[in-house]
Amino acid sequence: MTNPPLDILLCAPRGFCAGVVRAIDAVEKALTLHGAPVYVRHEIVHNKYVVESLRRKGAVFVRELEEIPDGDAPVIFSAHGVPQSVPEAAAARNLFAIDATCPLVTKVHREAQVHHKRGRHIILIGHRGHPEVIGTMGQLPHGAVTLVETVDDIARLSVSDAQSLAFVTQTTLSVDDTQEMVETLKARFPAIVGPHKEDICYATTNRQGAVKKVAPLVDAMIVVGSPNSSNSQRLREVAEREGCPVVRLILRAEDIDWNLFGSIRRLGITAGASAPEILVEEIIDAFAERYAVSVESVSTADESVFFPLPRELREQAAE
Ligand code: 0CN
Ligand code: SF4
Repeated sequence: MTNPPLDILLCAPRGFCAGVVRAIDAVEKALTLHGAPVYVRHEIVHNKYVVESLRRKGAVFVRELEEIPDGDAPVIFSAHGVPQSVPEAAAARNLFAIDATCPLVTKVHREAQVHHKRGRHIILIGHRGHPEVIGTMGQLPHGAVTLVETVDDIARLSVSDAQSLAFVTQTTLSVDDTQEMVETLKARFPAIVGPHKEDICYATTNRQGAVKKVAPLVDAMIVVGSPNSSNSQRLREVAEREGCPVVRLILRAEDIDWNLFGSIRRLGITAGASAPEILVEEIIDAFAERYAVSVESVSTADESVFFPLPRELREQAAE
């Protein structure tokens, strides 16, 4: 029996962004320069495969600095950023800290700090409990930032001075939802200041754009990524909202529920910013065992962003 035909449409861009490449490279460089163990606070990026492969090379992942013994081993802060209390605690203990916060997250931290200095109360659009939100709120004293997650939250906001307000956003949000929230904020508080559009990063924007193009063309869509990855979850949402009948966010090929993909003719695949390309290839190979696949890339944007390693590592590498 011959395998049925299947057209695979690969979203481009997909997968690793410049901030993720930099954060993973930072852990690898620290291992080369210092040897194991290298401590990493939080998953360096939200992907189990990445975390496990770094663990095998000698990285030790911890939730908090308290888990790290005193000594010379470096500690790396994840791409999502940390509250200011974290580098402060590391300095107090003389730990060698390497900050792998994505420069585009750090940019949002700086914006918030500037608004605060100018006397503005800050509205942060983001998801409660996400490490990036905890990190951004933790740049400023308690009470300086109010988190809003929905349009309803904005309707319920009570502010002391509507004339001195600013907004910033998480970098990995839904472009469409955030636009609606920014419009709602501006309608309620016409004097509010903020970025030109929002603070969603180029990688998040471009990956959602590619899914918008592909999702209406396919019978099913796979998003490669972790459930705790905000930008990956947003890709799943975009595909669902485009009306794609079957959309699944999966970590890797072994998670494919083959019952869902029985009679499809066209499949879209994308990957979150923290999902390695090898897992996309693994999934294509799994489909190629059951279907006569043809693979086509659908590109909606070119990316050439590159971030150099964190300063602490560049300085050491130069020595
Ligand atoms: O999946 P990630 O590790 O993080 P979120 O999408 O959950 O923020 O991807 C890297 C993004 C950053 C910062
Ligand atoms: Fe930076 Fe965006 Fe990548 Fe997050 S998703 S690490 S903000 S480039």
